[in-house]
Amino acid sequence: MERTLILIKPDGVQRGLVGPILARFEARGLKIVGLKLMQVPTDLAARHYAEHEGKAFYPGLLRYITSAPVVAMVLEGTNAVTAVRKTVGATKSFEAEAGTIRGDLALEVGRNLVHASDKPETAEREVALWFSDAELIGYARDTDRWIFE
Ligand code: IDP
Ligand code: MG
Repeated sequence: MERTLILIKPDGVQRGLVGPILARFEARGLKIVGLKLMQVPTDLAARHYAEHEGKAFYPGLLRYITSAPVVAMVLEGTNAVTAVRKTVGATKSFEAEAGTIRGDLALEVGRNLVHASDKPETAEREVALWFSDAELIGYARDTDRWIFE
C-alpha cells in the first residue's frame, strides 16, 4: 500500500474547491490517512520546492504557496502516487486532459490548484516533511475489500 502527499493550494481553498477536489480522491477509493489546514511557512515551502530553486518561476511559486492557507493531506492506496497524479492532470492546466482536476477546474500553470508527489521516493520525503507520525492514522474501512483486490 502506497502513501502520497497532496496539497490543495491557496487557489483551491480560496475558490471553495476543497470539497469537490477531496471528493474526487475519495470517490476513487483512496483512503485519507492525514488531513490539515495550514498557513505554509516560507522555510517549509522552500524545502518542499527545493528542486525548483533557481528557476524563473521559483520566487512566484513560493509567494503563491505561502499567500493563503492550503489543505495538506496524505492519501493511501494501491499505486496511490500514480493514481493521484493521473487524477490531478498535467502541470500546465491548459494542457491537462478533461476529466482531471486541473483539466476541469484550472487554466494556468501557476494556478493549478493541487500538488501531488511525483514518484514513490518523493512521496516518502514529502509525507515526512509535512506530517509527523502522530498526525498519520492507519485504519481499516469496511469498504476496503470492495476497493482493494
Ligand atoms: P507538478 O506540480 O505538476 O509536479 P512541477 O514541474 O513540479 O509540477 O512544478 C511545481 C509547481 O511549480 C507547479 O505545480 C506550478 O504551480 C509551478 N510551476 C511550474 N512550472 C511553472 C511555470 O513555468 N510558471 C509558473 N509556475 C510554474
Ligand atoms: Mg512536482
